[in-house]
Amino acid sequence: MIEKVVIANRGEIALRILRACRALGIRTVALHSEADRDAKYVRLSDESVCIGPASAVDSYLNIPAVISAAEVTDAIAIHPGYGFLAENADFAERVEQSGFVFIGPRPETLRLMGDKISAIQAMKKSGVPCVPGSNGPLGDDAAANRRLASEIGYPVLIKASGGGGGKGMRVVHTEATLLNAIALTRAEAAAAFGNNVVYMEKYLDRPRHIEFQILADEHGNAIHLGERDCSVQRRHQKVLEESPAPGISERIRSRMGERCAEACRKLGYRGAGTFEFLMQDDEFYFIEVNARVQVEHPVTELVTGIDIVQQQLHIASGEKLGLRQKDIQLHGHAIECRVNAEDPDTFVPSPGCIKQFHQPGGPGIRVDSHIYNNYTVPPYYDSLIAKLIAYGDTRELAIARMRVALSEMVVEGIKTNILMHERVLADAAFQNGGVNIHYLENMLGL
Ligand code: MV4
Repeated sequence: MIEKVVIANRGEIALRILRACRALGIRTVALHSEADRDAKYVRLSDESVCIGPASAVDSYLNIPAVISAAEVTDAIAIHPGYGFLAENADFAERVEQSGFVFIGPRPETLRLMGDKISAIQAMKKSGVPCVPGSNGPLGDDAAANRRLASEIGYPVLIKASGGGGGKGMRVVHTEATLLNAIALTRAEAAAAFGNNVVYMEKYLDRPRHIEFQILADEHGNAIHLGERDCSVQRRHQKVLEESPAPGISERIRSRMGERCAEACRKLGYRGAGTFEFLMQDDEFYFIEVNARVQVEHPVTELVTGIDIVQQQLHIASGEKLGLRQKDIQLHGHAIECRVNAEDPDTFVPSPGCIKQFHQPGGPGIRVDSHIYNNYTVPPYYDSLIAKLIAYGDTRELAIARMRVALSEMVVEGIKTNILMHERVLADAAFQNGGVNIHYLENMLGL
C-alpha cells in the first residue's frame, strides 16, 4: 500500500480523502491555499503545505507548487479529488514523470476522455450506446452539414469537442439557423477551450441524467457499482442525486453496467470513473466519462457498502480489485442533497462566517462536510458546504429521513439552499420519481 498521499484539493473532498487514508493507515499531506489555513482537513492531516495565495490559479491549480509539495514531503502519491487538476492530463503526466503515483486514470485516458469526440468514438467501438449524430468532427461543407442534420432529424445539438459540463452547446431547430449555429459554436469553442472542433447530435428534449459508477484496476479487471440519477440540477449544477435511479430494472442495470465495465477493460481504464448517459423513452445515450471521484459518490457507497475512495487507494497501490461483479449488490436507497452557501432566490454565492452549525444525525444519515462553528466560507471557491446523505430500505424511507435531517440542520450566518431542498423533497413529482433534467428549473419557476 502507498505510504503517504498528498491531498491536492480542499473542502469536503479533502476531508473525505483524509478519512479514507487514515482508515488504511496511510499518512497524509494536506495542501492548502492561504485562505484555507484554518481548514479542518489541514488540522487533521499529518503534514500540511501552503502552496500559494487564495486564488485557485495560484494554489490548487498551480502544478509546479503541487509537485514541489510532494517532493519536499517525500510523498508517494497524489490524490486530486474532483475539480481543479483532477482530469488534467498534463498534470497527471507530470506527476508520473516526477516519480509519483497519480491517483486516477492514466494520462492517455484523461486525454482521450477530455476530448468528447474521441471519447464517443471509443465508446461506440466498445458497444456503449451513443446519441445518433455526426460521430466525428463537423467539416466546413455546408451541404454535407445540412444533409447530416436532416438525416439525424431536427432539433439537433451542436457541441464543442473540447467542452463538457454544459459549456459550448447550441440547439438548432430548423435548417435556416444551422450554419450560423455551427459557426457560432465553433467561435465560442475556440475562445473558451482553444479548440474549434464541433460535432452534431440529435437533441433530446426531456432526458434524465443517469450515470454508472465503475472501478477498474491495472490488471484488466473492471466492475460497475450500479447507477445514480442526477437529473435534479440547475444550470448544469447538480443539486440532488440518488441511487439507484427510480424505475431502472436489474436487467437494464446489469446490461448497461456491464457495457461500461467492458469499455473500461478495452481502454485499460484505471481507477474510479463515471459513465454519464442521457436516458429518454427507456433508451440510454452515452454523453461523457468523468475520470475522477465525483461529488455524489456517497450515494453509491451507501447502497453498495463499498468505500470508493479506499478502492481508489488500493487501485493506485497496484492491487488487483478485491471485488467481483457478483459481490456487488445494491441494498436500499440513498439520496444526497448538496448544501450550498448561496442566496436561495438569486443563487449568488453567500460566503462568510458560519455562526452556528448543527449537524443532523440519526439512523441512515451521513454528513460529509468540512464546516464547523465559526468557520468562514471563503469567497474564492465553489459554494458547497455540506453533503447531506440519507439512506433507507426504500426510496420513501430515504426521503422521509432526508426531510427530518433537513429540518434539523442549522447553518447560521450565511444563506443556504436548505429550503430549496425541502421544497424538492415535498414535491409530488419528485416523490413520484424519475423526473427529467428540466424538472428543477420548472419547479422553481425559472
Ligand atoms: C445533451 C442534451 C440533449 N441532447 N445532448 C449538458 C452537459 C453536457 N455534458 C451534455 N449536456 C446535454 N447534452 C443531447 N444530444 C442535454 C444536455 C443537458 C444536460 C445534460 C445532463 C445534465 C444536465 C443538463 C442540462 C442541460 C442540458
